[in-house]
Amino acid sequence: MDQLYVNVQKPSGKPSKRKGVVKENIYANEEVIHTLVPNTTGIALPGAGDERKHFCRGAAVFLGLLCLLLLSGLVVLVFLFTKGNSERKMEMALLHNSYNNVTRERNDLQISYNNVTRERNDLQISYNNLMKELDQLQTRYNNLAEEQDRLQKRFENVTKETNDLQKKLQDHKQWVYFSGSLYYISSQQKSWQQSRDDCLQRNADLLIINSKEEQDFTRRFKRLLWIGLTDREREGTWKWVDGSPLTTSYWDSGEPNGMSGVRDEDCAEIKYPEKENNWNDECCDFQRFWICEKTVAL
Ligand code: 2F8
Ligand code: CA
Repeated sequence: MDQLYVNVQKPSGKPSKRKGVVKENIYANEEVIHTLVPNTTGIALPGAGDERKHFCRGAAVFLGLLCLLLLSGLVVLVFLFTKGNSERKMEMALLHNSYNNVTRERNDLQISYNNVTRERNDLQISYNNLMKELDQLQTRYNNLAEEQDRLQKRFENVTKETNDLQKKLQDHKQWVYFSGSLYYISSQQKSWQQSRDDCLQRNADLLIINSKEEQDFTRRFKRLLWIGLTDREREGTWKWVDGSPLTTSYWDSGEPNGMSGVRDEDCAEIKYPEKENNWNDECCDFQRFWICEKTVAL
């Protein structure tokens, strides 16, 4: 602004008072000015000074605004860059952490998978071993079952043999040896025929008395006993069970009487053990003990 006053006396005093003076001075120096600054470009045409000032001022404002805008944009860009960089770093850190976590979990899962696989293999081996053992036990069980059946049959056979031997032993205890023969005294009572059948089953027969010693021997049992003497085939004709005729007899007095007219008495018994002669003829259906005899082969 000062240049406007080159070679022009600077106004003094208050502007309000020098207004007319300034206007006068400007026009007074007009020629001088034109002389000092030739009008060669057209910019300094008369009246273009204000426009130029306005233009410069606008350009300055524009440039200022532009600079301000650029500066703001730069600040925003720096801010955004800084912020983005920070977020990126944060995201990277989070991703890195996530990656580490996932990696760790993957490793843990791998270890778990390996452990489970190993356990599965161990279980498979155990299962196979158990199946083998099961087969062996099944075979063993089958063998034992067969052995059990065999032993059960053997046990039954042995039991039967034992019972038979027990019975034979018991029977044997009931046999008494005397003078070349074995004598069996029954412990129950039966008819004459049933008694004889029992003797026959024991490979013996009802007693045949061949001597006085044998007759006296029978008295020691002190029981009523059927003996092997009968006249069933022919009344009054007494025969021993081996078919031999009665030669020496030991009838009680009055016997055999046949209870004539009352009942048939066709079978002989030892009735009075206390007597030497102790036979009686009796009804064959009566229940009596009996005595069997079998000779001993020497
Ligand atoms: O039970 C028949 C039986 O009866 C009598 O004896 C108790 C007879 N004795 C006499 O008559 C002496 C038996 O001869 C007869 O057999
Ligand atoms: Ca009689």
